[in-house]
Amino acid sequence: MKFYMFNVNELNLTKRQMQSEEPAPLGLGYIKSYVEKYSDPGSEIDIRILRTNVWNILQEDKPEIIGISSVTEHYEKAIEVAYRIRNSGLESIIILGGIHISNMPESLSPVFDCGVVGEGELPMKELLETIYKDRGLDRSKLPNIKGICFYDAKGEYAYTGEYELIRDMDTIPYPYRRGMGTATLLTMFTSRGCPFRCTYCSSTSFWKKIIRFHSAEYAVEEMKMLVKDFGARHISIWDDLFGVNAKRLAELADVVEANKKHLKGVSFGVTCRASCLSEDIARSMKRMNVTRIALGLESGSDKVLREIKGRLTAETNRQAVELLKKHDFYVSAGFIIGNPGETVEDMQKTYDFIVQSKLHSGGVGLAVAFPNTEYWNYAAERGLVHKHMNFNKLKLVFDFSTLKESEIVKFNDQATFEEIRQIGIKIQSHFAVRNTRNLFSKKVFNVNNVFLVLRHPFVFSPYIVGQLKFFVRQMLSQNMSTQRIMRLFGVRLAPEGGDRSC
Ligand code: B12
Ligand code: SF4
Repeated sequence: MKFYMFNVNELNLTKRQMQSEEPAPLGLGYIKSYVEKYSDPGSEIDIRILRTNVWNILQEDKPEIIGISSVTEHYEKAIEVAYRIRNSGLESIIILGGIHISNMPESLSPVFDCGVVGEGELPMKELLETIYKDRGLDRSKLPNIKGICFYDAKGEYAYTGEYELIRDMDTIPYPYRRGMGTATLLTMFTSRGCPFRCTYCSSTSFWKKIIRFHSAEYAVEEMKMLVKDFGARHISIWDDLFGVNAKRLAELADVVEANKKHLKGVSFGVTCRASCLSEDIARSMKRMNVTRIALGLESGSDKVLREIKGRLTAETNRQAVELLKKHDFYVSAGFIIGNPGETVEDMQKTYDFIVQSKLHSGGVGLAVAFPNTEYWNYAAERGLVHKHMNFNKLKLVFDFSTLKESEIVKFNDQATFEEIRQIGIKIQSHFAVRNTRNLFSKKVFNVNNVFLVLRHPFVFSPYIVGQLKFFVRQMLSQNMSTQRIMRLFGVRLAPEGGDRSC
């Protein structure tokens, strides 16, 4: 029996994209490792994760089961691909998984045989065992499997309710990564979930608003494996919230230090929340050689921060950046504009905050009403989103300069689309300069990094070229004078009185 899975966004990646731009889909890697290890027929099922030439492989190999993973903004595409599979004559069972269907099972299209809701390992194991035993999909058995949604024989929608979360996180085998592109930049998780409830976040609702940790030993063994088997030099730890528990972080740092000889020269990138940072946490991260920290600062307006992040203020954000800079981390941050109730003045405060901040780099996005978030409820109450909507419109926006109102769902009623877009462009232009300038800062432009880039040009060049291209485009679109551009990079062409700021 064959069970092939793919992320709908990855139908035909080039070798270069796999090596440099698109990190391995660890969610699918976890499913494969878990099912192979724990399910009875695991060793007899040929489980593969496809990232390239997907369509042709499916047509040639005709797997009995096809698993598709999709986030919300690609859900329309997932439906389209599933119909294409059906219409091509393949008789495969098609299973949908991932964050979209988990946060909105009732949006399941009848083209799928079923959707796996939430953490996928346990329900997928059970589903696979049932399919294997019955040599096919017996729909009458589906109501007995928790954590799935489907249409029954009468065409009625059914959801069997939440599957329990895996209690002992260390029982989860390391995700399968082989053949999925091995670059020097590798990724891993040391926990799942986050205890906070930011109103825009679809990750915390997916993981049930709790955080579960792997033990320090488990995490460090995985780090060592990434170094030994994949040649990792920098590891991005993609936990929703890394620096949250000072005691646990100190333990992790102790085990990393104890394994120094295996992790020599390896650095880490992590995500933190401003309100959780402390001297202790910063010191532990330093000890384990975290070099890059990303913060979700979101806004410079206390009013907006109170609404979307609870008790956080712009001052907490400022202090967090200061603390991390003091400890010599490379600090980046994400911001959101177009939040519910946010006025132009609030967005201006975000811009001012960014300009005055000491961040190395950052980015800004438009507020999105992802399913199962408070933003979704807010937009739904206004009739702007619903389960049969065009989910393409719930996309993350990275480029405000070309954005059209018809492409998104705007649920802020305090500012016009054009006002939001203009502030977006202003913040992006600012970051284009700052991010590009920092490419040449001592922190980034040092001998080690130059060697790293030369050894792996395909890994880094898309990022560098991307930043430079964005920078040039922003400069041209703003008609900036050479003098101003030089000033932004710290070069003074003539004595002047004004601030040298970007
Ligand atoms: C790492 C990451 C990325 C990475 C890598 C993605 C990759 N190759 O896997 C990068 C930076 C490339 C990325 C890109 C994007 N991301 Co992203 N990403 C994440 C992040 C931080 C972790 C994802 C992850 O690996 N989780 C850990 C694993 C264990 O969970 P999982 O992937 O959900 O898989 C489990 C279940 O969902 C299920 N499952 C998943 N797929 C399938 C398939 C089958 C068949 C089955 C049975 C089960 C199953 O089983 C898995 C094991 O339990 C999440 C936030 C989060 N914590 O989830 C955001 C997140 C998923 N990303 C998000 C978005 C929007 C994007 C982009 C669309 C951004 C953009 N516009 O470019 C793209 C889309 C890429 C894509 N996958 O299609 C949003 C999705 C929001 C939503 N509701 O749709 C999230 C939730 C971030 C957020 N809070 O907004 N992302
Ligand atoms: S702290 Fe981060 S992961 Fe946690 S709820 Fe807020 S945005 Fe989501």
